[in-house]
Amino acid sequence: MMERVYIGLGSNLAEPLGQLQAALAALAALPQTRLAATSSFYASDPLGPADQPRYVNAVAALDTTLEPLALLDALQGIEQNQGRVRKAERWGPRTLDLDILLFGERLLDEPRLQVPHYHMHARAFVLYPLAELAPDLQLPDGRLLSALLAQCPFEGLERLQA
Ligand code: PH2
Ligand code: MG
Ligand code: MG
Repeated sequence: MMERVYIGLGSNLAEPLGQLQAALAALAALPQTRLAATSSFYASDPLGPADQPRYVNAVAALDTTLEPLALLDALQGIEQNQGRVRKAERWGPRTLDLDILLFGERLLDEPRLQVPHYHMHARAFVLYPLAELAPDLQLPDGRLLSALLAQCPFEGLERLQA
């Protein structure tokens, strides 16, 4: 079955814009998967430790017949190819972060994968790019993206020229 998946992209090391562009090319090349749409890129203030560079964030829409854990494996492979080093520090800097935000209508609570992504509901750098792709989106728990946006100021965000 083909399902619509939204991926959050983030980078704040080693030329973040180039990291996101390379990641989008890698997403487009995934098996059983079509890259359906890409949001604008946004510069964003770091959430978490403040002594790290600003991030570049975006959201991509995929249509895929991969199962969630197969997609997660593929995304972690892309992160690793692009120099991701997993560190103990929570929310620390990274060359590339690819998060599964939504996977069709699924609610997943597995050790490796929680969907919807646990903090997406309150993160401007996720909600605003997502709204470019799917302004009328309803989350599997019934919440409307438009309602989440109304609670989430466009703060610390800067939409970059395409
Ligand atoms: N990702 C984090 C931690 N903090 N801050 C911004 N602005 N953007 C991110 O993508 C981000 C973050 C961990 O995944
Ligand atoms: Mg993340
Ligand atoms: Mg992640």
